[in-house]
Amino acid sequence: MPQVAYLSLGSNVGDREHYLREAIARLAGAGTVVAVSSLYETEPVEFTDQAWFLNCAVAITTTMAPEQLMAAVLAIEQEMGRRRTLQKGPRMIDIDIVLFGDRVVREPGLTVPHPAMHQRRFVLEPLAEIAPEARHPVFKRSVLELLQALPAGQLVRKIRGE
Ligand code: PH2
Ligand code: MG
Ligand code: MG
Repeated sequence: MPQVAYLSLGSNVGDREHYLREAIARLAGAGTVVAVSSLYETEPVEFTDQAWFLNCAVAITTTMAPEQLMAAVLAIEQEMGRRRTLQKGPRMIDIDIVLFGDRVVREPGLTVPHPAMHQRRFVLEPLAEIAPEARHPVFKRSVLELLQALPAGQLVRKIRGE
């Protein structure tokens, strides 16, 4: 049975929009892209001494297992030329699995739901645009509820609708 997975995409180096669009096109090899949010200009969080990001959320349906989807996502990042340097630092493309149906995965290379999703406005705001009712299987809260529970701060601006 195909599952719906929600991904968070981000870029803060070079032609950010081009990299997001390229990644979305390549995700068609991992499943069917069923929704893409607007693009959002977002203030960097956690590692704050870096350029602002462009972030968006994507929904895909896939018959892959979470581990297979993770491998596909890492391959896309690599094929697009991402080289991992600084953790949480500047990147041309980052593709994170945020939710995978109601699956809970805790493995060395993969944690689903994404362990920081509920703290990140740059994840929740785009995701709430395409899937406000999607549920966090551990916290038992919808994406919209998680977004509304965020403390103020973390600037996020929608720049363009799809
Ligand atoms: N990604 C990070 C760390 N900080 N900040 C924003 N605004 N957007 C991101 O995608 C982002 C971040 C680590 O992956
Ligand atoms: Mg990330
Ligand atoms: Mg990542």
